[in-house]
Amino acid sequence: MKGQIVKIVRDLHYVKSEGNTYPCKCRGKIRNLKQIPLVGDFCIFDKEKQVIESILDRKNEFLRPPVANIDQAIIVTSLVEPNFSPLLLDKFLIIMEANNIKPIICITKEDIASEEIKNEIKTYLDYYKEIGYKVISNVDIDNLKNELKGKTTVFTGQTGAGKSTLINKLKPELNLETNSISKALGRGKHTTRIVSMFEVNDGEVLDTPGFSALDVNYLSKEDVKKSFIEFNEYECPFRDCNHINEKECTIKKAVQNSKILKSRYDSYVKLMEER
Ligand SMILES: Nc1nc2c(ncn2[C@@H]2O[C@H](COP(=O)(O)OP(=O)(O)O)[C@@H](O)[C@H]2O)c(=O)[nH]1
Ligand SMILES: [Mg+2]
Ligand SMILES: [Zn+2]
Repeated sequence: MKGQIVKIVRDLHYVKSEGNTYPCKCRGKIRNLKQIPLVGDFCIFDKEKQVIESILDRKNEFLRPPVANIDQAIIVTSLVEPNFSPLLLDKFLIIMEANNIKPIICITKEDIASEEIKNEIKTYLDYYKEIGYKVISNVDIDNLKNELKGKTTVFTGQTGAGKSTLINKLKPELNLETNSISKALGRGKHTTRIVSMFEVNDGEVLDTPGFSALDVNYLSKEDVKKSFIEFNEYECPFRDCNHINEKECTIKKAVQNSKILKSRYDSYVKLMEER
């Protein structure tokens, strides 16, 4: 029968099907095909023998963290502790865009940010809204719950931004471990690397130890270009323009006229120059 892998611990793959979860091993065949099963994989398995027969085609996949078939990502972004970084947010956004995963920005720690910082960051957030991204505060739980319905959602963002805290708010019985900043940075702290999937409000949710920001390395120039979604609204007179060197480039003009946020363009240039 068909099921979905919701947790992997060593060679045990927990397959969920029709409300039950079965700890399964993998058929040798799968290993021979060098298919590495991921959390989120749909599979055909034998309920009695508790073995996975085959892995079904994936919609998308990530290797760090190892997950598959993601619909959307909630990018958990703190205003302070750790501080808001437009470049980091842009990196998370383009990783999702390049993989056809819908990103939603979730803001945390408004309660401990000064008015000054909040005002400064509002300029950025207004821009992200303007170009089409949803920006939701972590106190707006009902709104967030609505977004999760019927979808598989991965929670991502910097360590300490408040991912686990937020998932706990959405489903208190999960009681996920959260870290104080000092603890998270301290030595000897055992943080689990296991990725698991939980059912939250008729959807599936994945808590992750955080996507590494370095994961943008595998994106090509083309990926980066098409992932700055608002740039696609402009037509450049130059064929294959990279929007960096051409003087009369429409994108560069839009930056000068404050139609495109300067920090977005800076992120773009930095990412283009890195590859
Ligand atoms: N003041 C405040 N603290 C928060 C908020 N969200 C998370 N925290 C705290 O930030 C720390 C890190 O949170 P955690 O959920 O472990 O972050 P994760 O690494 O992204 O999973 C914990 O001490 C939380 O209590 C928030 O909105 N406001
Ligand atoms: Mg966490
Ligand atoms: Zn251009």
